[in-house]
Amino acid sequence: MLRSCFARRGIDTGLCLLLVGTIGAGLGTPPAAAQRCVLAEDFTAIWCIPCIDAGLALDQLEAEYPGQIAVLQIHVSDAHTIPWGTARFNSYPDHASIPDVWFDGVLQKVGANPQVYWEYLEMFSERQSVPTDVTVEIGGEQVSGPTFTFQVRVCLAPGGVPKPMRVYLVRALDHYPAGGAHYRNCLRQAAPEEDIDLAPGQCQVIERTMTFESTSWSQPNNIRMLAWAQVPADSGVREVYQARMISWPFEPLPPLYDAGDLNCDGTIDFVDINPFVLYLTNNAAWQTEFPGCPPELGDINGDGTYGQASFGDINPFVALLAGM
Ligand SMILES: [Ca+2]
Ligand SMILES: [Ca+2]
Repeated sequence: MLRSCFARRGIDTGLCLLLVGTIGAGLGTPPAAAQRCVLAEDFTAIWCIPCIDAGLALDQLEAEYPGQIAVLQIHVSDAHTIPWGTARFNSYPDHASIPDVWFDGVLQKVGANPQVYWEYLEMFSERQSVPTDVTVEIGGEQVSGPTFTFQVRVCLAPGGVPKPMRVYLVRALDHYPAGGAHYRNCLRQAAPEEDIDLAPGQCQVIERTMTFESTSWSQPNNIRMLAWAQVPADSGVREVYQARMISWPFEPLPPLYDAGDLNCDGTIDFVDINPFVLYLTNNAAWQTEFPGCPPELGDINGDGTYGQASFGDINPFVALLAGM
């Protein structure tokens, strides 16, 4: 592979390899729901000088918009390259040059200079302005030593647009490789992807087990887990609907609903009384009326007994509502 770098005078854009990429079109305007976390994929290499500008600009964006941007540096053609990263690079259009940064899989910027921050900011802001009806959460639990099980929960808002999605989970190591502030969230491993199909109001949890290699495990504070839901395709411009990044220490996914929320609408109030009566008297009918609503939500006193005729939970339920 050719490894040359040069600056294109006139537009003053530093490039490695060849060519200038195109800007993909934004896709879709689903109804509003969650705040968007923008995925920024930075294809880079340690021998690429303009990639320093790209990394520094993304470093600044991440500092200024915490939780709203997930930066993933994917090394291509150097010692930190993994096959998944190379395939990912090749899956996007115009993948001839680095630095090559994709925002949410639809906006591309090839090349960088010390002012590239402003172009990144514009693309990031454009993506932030596109509403999304998808949420992504990541939970993690230690199995033993450096082996963890991660759960990615993807939900489609009630009133959202039904859509197939491909769910990704990768792990990265921040401030790696050592040697500069421009090295952020270096891709180390990608879990097998999974295609899901959600209806409005539905959630699905994808579970993957990963073992940290010694370099990552020796600096857990720098471990980053990233997940995102994207248009399911193997190549081309394809929109990321939502992304998420979490840091050490990892926590299990919080429950979607609290005990007492017997209609699973996210709040506990008097509207839950009739569902609770149905729950106690005809549990099968309750499950039919509220599909996907976990039966444990009826265990108001948390004694492990719940379901049909668990009348011991009535007084705690009344107390719960009285305390609202
Ligand atoms: Ca409720
Ligand atoms: Ca109970």
